[in-house]
Amino acid sequence: MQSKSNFKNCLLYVITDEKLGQERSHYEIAKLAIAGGADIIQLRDKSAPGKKMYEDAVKIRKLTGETGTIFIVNDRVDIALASDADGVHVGQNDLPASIIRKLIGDDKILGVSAESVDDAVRAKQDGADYLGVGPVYEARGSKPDTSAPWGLRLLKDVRAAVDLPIVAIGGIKYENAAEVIRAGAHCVSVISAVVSASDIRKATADLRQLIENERSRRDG
Ligand code: TZP
Ligand code: MG
Repeated sequence: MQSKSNFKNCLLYVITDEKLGQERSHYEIAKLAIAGGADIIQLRDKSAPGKKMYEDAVKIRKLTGETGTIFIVNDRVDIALASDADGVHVGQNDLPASIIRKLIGDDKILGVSAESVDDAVRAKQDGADYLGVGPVYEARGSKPDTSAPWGLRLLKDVRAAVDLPIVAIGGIKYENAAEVIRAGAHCVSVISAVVSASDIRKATADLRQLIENERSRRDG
């Protein structure tokens, strides 16, 4: 299992999506993204029955265990626990983060989505280990119920207010990832920029290299 302390070194966080994945399964997406250097894989599926999601989680857990990649499950704390994932990610409309923390214990990673400084402050109080901050850019193609974009301002404001790793999300791609890092994100999270690419491995590797360069330029 990956420890929380590895989290702050992470650069690229890839979220799987079979609907956007051009016929590729969660497992295939994860495997190609890991081959390209993804630091974190999140299994996200809003419509799969529990049995399928559990089976996907077990396969991805085995793979990420072998490669030393952090594995997070979206929403489903039961599936995260049953597959021994490294953590869970929840949004503002899911089970409260404070309850998730009680269910998963202190050792597992808890990620919480924040669309405002208030969300971010509360997430920290509730025991979050990192914040998913966004949508930075337009992301309703991948998440129809998400908000209109908040822009780079939200990243800057959350960075100034809350001392937790920031994973920027929403419409991030090769062309805009550098400015996201410059605005204060520690890590970049993507669905379509990687999952919908014809060459997932290359899209991951190129994006990760750009983020690494920009992080070194910023942090020295
Ligand atoms: N949460 C906020 S925006 C978003 C999620 C899951 C979708 C991100 O997808 P993409 O394709 O990287 O914009
Ligand atoms: Mg959720």
